[in-house]
Amino acid sequence: MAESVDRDIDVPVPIRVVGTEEVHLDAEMLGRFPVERRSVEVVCATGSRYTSTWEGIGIVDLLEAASAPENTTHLLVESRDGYRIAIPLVDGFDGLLAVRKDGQPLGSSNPYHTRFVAPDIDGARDVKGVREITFLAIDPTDDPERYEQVEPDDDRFEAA
Ligand SMILES: Nc1nc2c(c(=O)[nH]1)N[C@H]1C(S)=C(S)[C@@H](COP(=O)(O)O)O[C@H]1N2
Ligand SMILES: [Mo]
Repeated sequence: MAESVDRDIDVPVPIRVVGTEEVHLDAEMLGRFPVERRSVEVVCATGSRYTSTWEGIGIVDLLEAASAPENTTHLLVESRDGYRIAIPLVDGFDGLLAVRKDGQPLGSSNPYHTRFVAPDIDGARDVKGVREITFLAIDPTDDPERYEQVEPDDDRFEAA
């Protein structure tokens, strides 16, 4: 039986994707990308973990859409809650800007509609409520953590 993929994407606030060009992803724009599906485990430092099936737009497609600089080393993923994480491009390649988890729109049971997920990264780096993705070339002498914001400066999308 043919598998039906739900094309309906609910994103109330457009997401900025910044490379050498800037793309604003609203629901209509997101709908033009192929939807990819991936199983990714979220592993918290506290020891709790779970695996879900995530659906969304592949990071490679976003990289192309925003014409990311050729020397890109990291993606800076920033959330509406102020959280910001620098992901090495090698990890980001397998990542998704997810809009659904286990077949359900993220917004149907969370205060956020999108989430960056990728295999083999700490759960703390699976950023909820993505506001902006920037493709950055960070100099090897520079510290990527300098670009991050993991301390709360707003209400956090963290259950506990
Ligand atoms: N925007 C945002 N994303 C976030 C966090 C957060 O506080 N804000 N917490 C992170 C941490 S520490 C973990 S372990 C996971 C928890 O994801 P879960 O609620 O799906 O278990 O989300 C991550 N993503
Ligand atoms: Mo965590």
